[in-house]
Amino acid sequence: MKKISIIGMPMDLGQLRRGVDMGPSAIRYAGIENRLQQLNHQVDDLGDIEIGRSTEQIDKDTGLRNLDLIAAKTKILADQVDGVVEKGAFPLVLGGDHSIAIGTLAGLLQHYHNLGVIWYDAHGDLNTAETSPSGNIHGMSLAVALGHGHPLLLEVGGVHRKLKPENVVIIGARSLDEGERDLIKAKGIKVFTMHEIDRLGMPRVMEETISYLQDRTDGVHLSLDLDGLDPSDAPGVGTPVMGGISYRESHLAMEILAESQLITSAEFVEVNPILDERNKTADAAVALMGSLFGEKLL
Ligand code: HAR
Ligand code: MN
Ligand code: MN
Ligand code: MN
Repeated sequence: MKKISIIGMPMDLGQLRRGVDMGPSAIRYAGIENRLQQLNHQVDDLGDIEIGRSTEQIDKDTGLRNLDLIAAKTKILADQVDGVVEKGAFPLVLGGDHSIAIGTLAGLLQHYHNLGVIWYDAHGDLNTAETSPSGNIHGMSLAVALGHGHPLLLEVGGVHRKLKPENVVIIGARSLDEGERDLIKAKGIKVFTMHEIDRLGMPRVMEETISYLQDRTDGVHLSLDLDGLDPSDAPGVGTPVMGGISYRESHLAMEILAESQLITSAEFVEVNPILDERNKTADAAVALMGSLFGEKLL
């Protein structure tokens, strides 16, 4: 039995497709609370962090979109995640676009000295203002956690401890910008691209991920971007990329993670119900969460 605290983060400011702010509602509608209760977990839904409305603001020095608001709102998320960890519960954050990870990770980094991160995503989210082709902050959140990015984002949560590059594993990458590739090489970040997933198969990818992280970390966060999955299985995302991880492979990945008992926090991001087909992507997210929290058929 785990104590799980759900935090909704309905923020869509990190990119241009509206609708991802409805992700937490779609995931709740797909039955997350009941699903976790069926597994005998104690679930506490803390509701949504209030984001409010605003017109887009572009930072004139850097081209970053909605910088001030994203910094302010992710700080609130960081504090909430901090509070959940403090009381010994498992933070389960529902996005929102992937810029929310700036807050989640800032909160976690207050507690874990050697936080591990599994970044399950088609993208690296390793851009900075200098390398970003878009100015969209959802493509920068992992870089920020590693200590690269705008000072306003680096200061979120007031944390000075940053994620260590050797504690990160990216799974599912198939769209990386040039600056992101450079950062991966410079920092030696472990990446299982689609090529490795095809070659090795998901069981071996997960086994290698687990053995790589388990000795060097004191907690492991799963940051799962639904666009890591193939768009045929998860069509409701803002930046779909062909040739992704299947629903079945993802299920298996979550089951192997559940067996490992390695994961201490998680977030599921980029579910956009407006772009979805009958809540298919939110349903997939909830099914994956079920597996992550121990669901088995027999
Ligand atoms: N790499 C591109 C950019 O920085 C696209 C990023 C898309 N990101 C996400 N998150 N959906 O993974 O703009
Ligand atoms: Mn604390
Ligand atoms: Mn992402
Ligand atoms: Mn992505």
